[in-house]
Amino acid sequence: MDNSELEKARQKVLTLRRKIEEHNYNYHVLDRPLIDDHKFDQLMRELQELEDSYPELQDPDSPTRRVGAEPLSAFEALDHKVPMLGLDNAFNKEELADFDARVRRLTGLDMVEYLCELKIDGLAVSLQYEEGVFKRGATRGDGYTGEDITQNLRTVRQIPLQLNDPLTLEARGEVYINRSAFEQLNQKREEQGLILFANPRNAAAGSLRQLDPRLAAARPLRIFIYGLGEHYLNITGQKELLAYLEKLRLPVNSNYTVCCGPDEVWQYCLEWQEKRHNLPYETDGIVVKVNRLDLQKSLANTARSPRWAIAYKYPPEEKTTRVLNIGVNVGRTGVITPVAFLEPVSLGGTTVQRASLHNEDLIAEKDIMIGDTVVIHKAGEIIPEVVRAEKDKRSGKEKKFQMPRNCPSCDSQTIRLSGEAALRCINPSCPAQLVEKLVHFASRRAMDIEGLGPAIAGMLYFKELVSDVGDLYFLGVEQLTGLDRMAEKSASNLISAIEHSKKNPLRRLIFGLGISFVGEKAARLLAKKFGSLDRLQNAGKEELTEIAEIGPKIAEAVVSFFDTAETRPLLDKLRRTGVNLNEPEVKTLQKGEIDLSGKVFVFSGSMDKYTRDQAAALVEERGAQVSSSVSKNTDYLVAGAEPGSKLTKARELGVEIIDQNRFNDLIS
Ligand code: 0OX
Repeated sequence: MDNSELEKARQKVLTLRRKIEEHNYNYHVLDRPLIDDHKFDQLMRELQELEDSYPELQDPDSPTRRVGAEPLSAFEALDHKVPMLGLDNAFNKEELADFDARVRRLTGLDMVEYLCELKIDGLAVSLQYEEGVFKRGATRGDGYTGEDITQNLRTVRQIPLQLNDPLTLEARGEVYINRSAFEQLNQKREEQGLILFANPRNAAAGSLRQLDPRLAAARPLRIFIYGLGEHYLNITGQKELLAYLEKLRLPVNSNYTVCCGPDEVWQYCLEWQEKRHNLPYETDGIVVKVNRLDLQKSLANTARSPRWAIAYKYPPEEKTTRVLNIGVNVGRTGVITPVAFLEPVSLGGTTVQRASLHNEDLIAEKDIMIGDTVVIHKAGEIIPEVVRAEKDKRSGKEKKFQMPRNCPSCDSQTIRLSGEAALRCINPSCPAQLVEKLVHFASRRAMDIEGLGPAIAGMLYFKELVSDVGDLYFLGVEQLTGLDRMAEKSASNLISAIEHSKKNPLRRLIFGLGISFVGEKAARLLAKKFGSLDRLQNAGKEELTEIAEIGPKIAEAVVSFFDTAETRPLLDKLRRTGVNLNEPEVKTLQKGEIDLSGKVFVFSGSMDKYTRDQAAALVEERGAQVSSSVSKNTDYLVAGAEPGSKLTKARELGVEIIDQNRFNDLIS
């Protein structure tokens, strides 16, 4: 090849990379794009084509490499040269004043200047730049060693791959995800029947620790940089530091201020208490830092946190809103649950528009009326609940809510069984119940059919493709393709998930059938005692109650389920399509064998010795359960080769992760 041709291409490539970085900065950091997406794509394509034609010009730091790197096999450890410490917390004005008093005592000063920043509710990361080039990035980990998540951080478009000054430094900041992006992400996950992220911070954390950077790239991660680890800069204050970071084109949050003394700090905290809800991202407090860096240095750190900084944390959120209406939801067992439709309010990172009121007794107890002003909060971070009605705000126009006499889905009469708080629709062909039954049957702990969430279940039912769970096994790809939001790939994924579910042990099927009062535990006991669906079907009440934990109520529900006219054709369908109707026998433990009963295993990645099904059978015959996704109930994640996102989730939830050797030990 002609040398001058290569040289010309090199110059062009360098110009394009600079241009693209510039546009990335304008778009992702300043939120001020100078060109439209199409033009940007053209520049990227031009660069990609040149890099394809001249492989010698390829560079791992090129903007073309932000997406699509190969999946990481596991995260390596990365040591922090300067420890990444956490922050001490203050929960009120007094604790902030105590912090100030200690700083004054230790520095001998009468008045200390503090730099107050918003506390972004994300995930702390460190970014190492060498001579201006982004080389490595890590999570905080234990503060001394983090996980090398360079590949994923490279997909965060606000992170410049190249600084506009060839400096060697370690920038520190918080990766987060905007509220709206979080809501969209969860909406998509709900449609796909996946577990929802509890809040934007979890979504960001889960995304950053994806093993496949292509998945991380698809998540709208953002970052704010607030400090430096190791560096050789001559800077005197935190305020100058932030201005300098901004000059380097690192994304810095512009909401910060210098406060003289604790009263001004407290004013700043109050100023943001409400204002913070208007930001597109979540903040959970104000970080107060001694402004002078020489004082920071002399104050130094305790083992856990710096003495020169503290986080004021806002109290947990409660919001006031109005009950616009109260409606009801029909569950899979026909239970009719009242739901409050609320004037939308943002609470804990999501817009809340409804809250379950559980049952009519609870409505009476809390005296909640349509039109009431109510205080809501989030139970367990995710489920909105009405705390109380503000009765002094009533105008007299509020209306009492009456539970419906007829089911809103099928119009049959509703009844309240004696001793129960719930009102029920007892029509077995009620459409709302049937859709909910499909969703329950497909849920993770039942038959675990990924992709069959409420939206798809509703569509299958109302398009008359499925009228009970047995019909699922007669579906074909061609019937699903073309349905709303069903591309061929999703259709064939759903069909394989359905097919795969045929192999589940009987206990999952029993639980999935949604027999009243039969939860996971009862299902397991029934499967173990009777071993096959045929034997369970023929069991009488006495035989059922021979199981210690099965009382007359469950026994009655089981007998009545098998006596119901709709059950027989349903079981016939399951039999005809080859759904497993037997429980694998639990082996009697031999000496030295480990009892795995009740343990929940998740497998991820390929194993050398077994297929996934063989491994599942091995733990099931020792009494354990297998699940396709990681949750807080998982006991072991077995990580084979290329374990994928389940490993990340397991780490996040603190689930025990075992490798193939440890797995072999467990089952040998
Ligand atoms: C944030 C945030 C977190 C100072 C010493 C340890 C951490 N979440 O927004 N941390 C810090 O700073 C330090 N600043 C912040 N703004």
